[in-house]
Amino acid sequence: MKIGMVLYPTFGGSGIVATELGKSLAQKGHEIHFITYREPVRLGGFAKGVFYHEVRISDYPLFDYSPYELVLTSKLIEVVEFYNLDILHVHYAIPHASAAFLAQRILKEKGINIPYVTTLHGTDITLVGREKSFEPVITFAINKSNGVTAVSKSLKEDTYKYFDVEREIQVIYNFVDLAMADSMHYGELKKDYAPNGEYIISHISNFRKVKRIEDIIRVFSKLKEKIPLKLLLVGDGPQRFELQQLCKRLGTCDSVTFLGKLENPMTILAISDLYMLTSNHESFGLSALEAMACGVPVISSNVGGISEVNEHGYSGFLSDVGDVEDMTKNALKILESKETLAQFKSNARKQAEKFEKSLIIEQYEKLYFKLVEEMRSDNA
Ligand code: GMT
Repeated sequence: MKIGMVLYPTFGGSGIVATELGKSLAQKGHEIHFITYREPVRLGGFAKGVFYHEVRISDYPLFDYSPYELVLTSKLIEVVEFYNLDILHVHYAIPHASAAFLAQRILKEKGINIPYVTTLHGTDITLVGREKSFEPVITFAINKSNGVTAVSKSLKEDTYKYFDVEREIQVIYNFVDLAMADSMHYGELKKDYAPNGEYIISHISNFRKVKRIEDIIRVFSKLKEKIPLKLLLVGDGPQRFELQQLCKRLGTCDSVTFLGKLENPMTILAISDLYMLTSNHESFGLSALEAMACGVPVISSNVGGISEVNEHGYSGFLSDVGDVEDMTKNALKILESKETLAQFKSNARKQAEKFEKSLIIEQYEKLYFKLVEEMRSDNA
């Protein structure tokens, strides 16, 4: 099958899921056309069946705001026509779903019928999407998609709650590459960050307010009074400066390392003993799943889809948002003895196996075939 994959090429979870999905589908023999404004960070070079089409916007003095959605729409039309694509899969509702809708209608005028699937990832529904000015367009583009998927049951419910959407939404969970997790050989890296055998706690994100990284730093400083520990923070974003200041105030700077953006953060997960994700909203929590795949238990908040990923008392613990005391207590439970930690590590890995890549990819493939077939019979 020839599939157009539309995504944000950055470090965000939606772009990572779309890139890994496309790469895996190409390995299975499909032809994948990534369509976006920059080479996706996780693409990692080219392989058989993988194409990248750049959406380029030229500056024009009349435009205060460049019309990305229209340029993307034109690119979709061009790629569908030239490569004879069978289906478009757009990740993130804004503006990808509406661009796909417009491209579909223009192509129909040219006698080309192509279905599109929209995958909702979270912030497109719970944060950006709830912005009033976007609402009518998102509702429309979701309702008009040939297939709609959400990455958790919680996100599916949120979509029904916040938008006037009645159509079916299929939950297809995000996935993890267990083989990649297994291939992480970290050698001396653990010793570099924890030279005296300290436990390592880690977190990966885009350092936005929604992540509540300050809670992680507070939990860490409480834990540190009892256990030798190091904290590794991967990523960058608007909160970084404030977080560095918080470490200073709490006197933990020498045990906290801000690593910045890393192309393959799994190397850090592989040397971690505990992962923390304390967001005040999270539709899935891909980084927590990647941590679990590396055998790292998770201390998290209990919002959104996180509870579908992290099982309380098994792969880690969940607490109310901002409940630093409870998170600290739970982390201590896991780290109290080597035996308990080993048990949680093994449980975390078993939990991650439920989200193994091949199980999830099959669900997308099945959906593509169904939608292409439906479109063919509608137009027969
Ligand atoms: O978490 C972010 O801020 C990035 C965002 C994105 O759109 O890339 O992540 C969302 O999609 C991920 C992949 O499906 C999910 O794992 C994240 O939970 C979700 N983020 C939120 O809901 C805040």
